[in-house]
Amino acid sequence: MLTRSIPNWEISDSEATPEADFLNRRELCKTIAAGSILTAGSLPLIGAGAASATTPEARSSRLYPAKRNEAYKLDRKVTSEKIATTYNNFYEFGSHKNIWKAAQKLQTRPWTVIIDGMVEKEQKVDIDTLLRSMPLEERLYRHRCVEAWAIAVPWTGFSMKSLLDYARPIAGAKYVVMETFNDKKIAPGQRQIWYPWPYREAITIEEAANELSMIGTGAYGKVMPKQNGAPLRLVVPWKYGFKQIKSIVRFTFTDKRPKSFWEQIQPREYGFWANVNPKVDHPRWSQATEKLLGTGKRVPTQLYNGYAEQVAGLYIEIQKKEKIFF
Ligand SMILES: Nc1nc2c(c(=O)[nH]1)N[C@H]1C(S)=C(S)[C@@H](COP(=O)(O)O)O[C@H]1N2
Ligand SMILES: [Mo]
Repeated sequence: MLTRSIPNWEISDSEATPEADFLNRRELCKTIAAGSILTAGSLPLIGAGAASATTPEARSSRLYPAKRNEAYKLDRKVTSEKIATTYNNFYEFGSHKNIWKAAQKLQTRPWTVIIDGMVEKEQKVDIDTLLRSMPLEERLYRHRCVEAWAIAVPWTGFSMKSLLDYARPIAGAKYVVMETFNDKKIAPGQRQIWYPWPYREAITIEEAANELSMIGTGAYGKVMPKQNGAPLRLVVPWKYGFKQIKSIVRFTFTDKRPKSFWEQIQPREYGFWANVNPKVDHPRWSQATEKLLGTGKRVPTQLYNGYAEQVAGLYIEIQKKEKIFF
């Protein structure tokens, strides 16, 4: 069970929030203040009888644990559930890591997913209908944040490929754009107008069709915790964490590359591709090594976060054509 004590693995704020460093100090302080007011409230603890057995949300919990796909092996230990569920980036709930309590305000039912743009037929689908039609499995994946911390998580979900089959994009569609919910009443971060809400991310259709691309619906053999992006989040483990958009409400297929959330804020620091690469430093820090949360260790960063075998082929042609590739 999670507790309210400050975990000893927590890293210093200055180290933990480089993605927010572009903001001036005053705005940042306001952000943190708003976050602490919320966390001081009496929001329910995770797992503390969250939903009664009759709700759709509780019924969906019967889908877990799903069978593990043993094809995906790790070179490190799985990060403890406590760390992965209490050290999070979810700017909708604050620009610091301790948002897990504030995120319990998120209501994941009813939850409607819109599939639109360049598809055979635009549709709106209820989350539980979608979950029922998708083959769920568990995979152990590394996760690497652009801030140079890393974890390893047992995600449950379905392949992005099965979502493509469901959505049926038409010829000419090149990108899948994903959007997070937008609700200032629930997410205090969204009252901060200097951010381009809602959070938006995109990958190419080829990337989405890659065997590694998943839509996460659970973690650690259970329903996805809200702070980790319930009920649907993107999992593309060879890319930096900021691509892995949480709490998705919309998939739009298009032939135009959109500007994603962080790219709009700071294009020189957060490019479209965002593939993990030890040789391409962030303008403000090195990406050569990463901190493995919970271990006190720093280890070398691996190209494509260790998934070169599966994804390097996607980028051979693109790298020749694009001057800026990061
Ligand atoms: N909607 C939304 N999705 C998001 C973010 C966010 O702030 N908002 N942060 C991203 C970043 S920077 C990271 S590292 C991962 C963190 O996922 P985790 O908290 O499950 O480890 O979520 C990504 N998805
Ligand atoms: Mo991140």
